[in-house]
Amino acid sequence: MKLNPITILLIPCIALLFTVTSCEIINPEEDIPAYIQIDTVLVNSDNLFSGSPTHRITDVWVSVGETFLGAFPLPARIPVLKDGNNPLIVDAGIIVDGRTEKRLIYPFYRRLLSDIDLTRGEVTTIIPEVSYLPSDEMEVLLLEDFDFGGGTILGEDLDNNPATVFVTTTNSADVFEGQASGSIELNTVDNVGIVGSNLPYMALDQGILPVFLEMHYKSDSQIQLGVFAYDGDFGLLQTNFFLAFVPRDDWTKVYVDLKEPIATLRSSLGIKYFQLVLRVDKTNTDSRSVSYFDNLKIFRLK
Ligand SMILES: [Ca+2]
Ligand SMILES: [Ca+2]
Repeated sequence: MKLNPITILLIPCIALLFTVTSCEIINPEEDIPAYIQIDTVLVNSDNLFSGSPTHRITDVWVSVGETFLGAFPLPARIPVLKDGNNPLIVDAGIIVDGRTEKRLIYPFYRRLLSDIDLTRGEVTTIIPEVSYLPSDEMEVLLLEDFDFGGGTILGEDLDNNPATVFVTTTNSADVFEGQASGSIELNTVDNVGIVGSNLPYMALDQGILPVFLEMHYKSDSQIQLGVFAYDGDFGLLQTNFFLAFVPRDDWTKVYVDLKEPIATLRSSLGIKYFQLVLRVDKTNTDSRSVSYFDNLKIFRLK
């Protein structure tokens, strides 16, 4: 094998990494770790306030005692050099914007504060439960599960084509949860659908507080997310399409950071409100394309 310069550089680094890791974690040899096994996390949600508890928690960020152990992808077996009863902190981690390299503690799940009994050489399995923050800590700007009938929160047709609108579907094969989901159907002629959240839109916060969108979707075409800026009379000032999702055959949950896209809109003079906008372009090769949505939520920290 011919080693290129990068490979040659990497080998000592990797060797060093293993040495350091083994020194810190399993030396001296009598220092046998206890293990915490976490396969999944549960979410508690007051359905009327924060909607469905269905989540896509991908990581746990764990501290035992005073020691932050790290962020671990699930399922995780976490070595801990401790014995007996210890304080335990578990934060729920997510993938941001569907990009696996962007991982974060989700600010709208309250961390689990508990304690744990550990025995060296043994595995202790736990299923942490986290809750959505209560109403005095977060604001719900949008919540749509399509289950109560009477139209949809994404009711504004922004593309001037009445053939492409957001509708509620109750066909059980296309419903993610509850009685209904939302959908946009396109064909080769009507091949673009742009819909926005309803008036009176969402008020901008004074500072720049964390704000996230949660959404389940499945689609055979590309979906783009946008935020539009409006003045105090709901006059359109600026548009910002900031993220695209690839088609998905299976229902997929995404957590989308809206703080930066909204901050970008602040350059528009007189912005008072913002609107969530979904755009679907028919990118499949069939004669029709349908995109489905459920459990749309926008939360902002108080
Ligand atoms: Ca639903
Ligand atoms: Ca339309």
